[in-house]
Amino acid sequence: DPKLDPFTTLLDLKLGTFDPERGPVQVRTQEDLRGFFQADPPRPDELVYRVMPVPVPTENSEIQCSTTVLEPGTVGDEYYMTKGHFHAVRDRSEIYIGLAGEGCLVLATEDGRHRVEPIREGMVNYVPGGWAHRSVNVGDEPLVFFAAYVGDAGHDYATIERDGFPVLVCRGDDGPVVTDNPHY
Ligand code: M6P
Ligand code: ZN
Repeated sequence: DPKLDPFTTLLDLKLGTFDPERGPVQVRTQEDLRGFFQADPPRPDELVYRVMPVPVPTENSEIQCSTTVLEPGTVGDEYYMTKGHFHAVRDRSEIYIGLAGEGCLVLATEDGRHRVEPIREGMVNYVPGGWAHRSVNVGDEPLVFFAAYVGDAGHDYATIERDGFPVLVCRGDDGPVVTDNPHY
């Protein structure tokens, strides 16, 4: 017998909010990202991003989804970004759909390969299993995107907190600059 009943929620394609909300909004401040940015947070209480979840059982048979609203800003030279994670179950994949703003999706494998893909309204990014992923807001407006991923994927933040990503995305004089991470 099916475990779940069908449901429907309305996604605001500009704001990334769900009506009705399906689960508790997760808020991440500069303080929550201490150790992920190179510099210490100058304004610890400042909002960096919110994740609006559509919770379902964390099982391989389900599909989790959420929207992320990443504010514009910087800590040191680094643009506001998500913590980034590998999936705890490494081979689980994910799809992003850009809704608003201008962003970069930084991806990395455990053996140190990396890619930087654009996130924009209407763009669909495929995150294959085995690739850690972090989104970065390189624009002046909130970056909004929708994400869907295998239900039992889980989040491994510890590996990123320890090693970081191979590259940093920083504010340059003529826009975003991708540089090698000296601490990777
Ligand atoms: C996307 C998805 C979520 C993730 C969120 C914020 O919505 O990938 O699974 O939680 O971005 O990213 P992070 O968990 O790395 O802070
Ligand atoms: Zn993920």
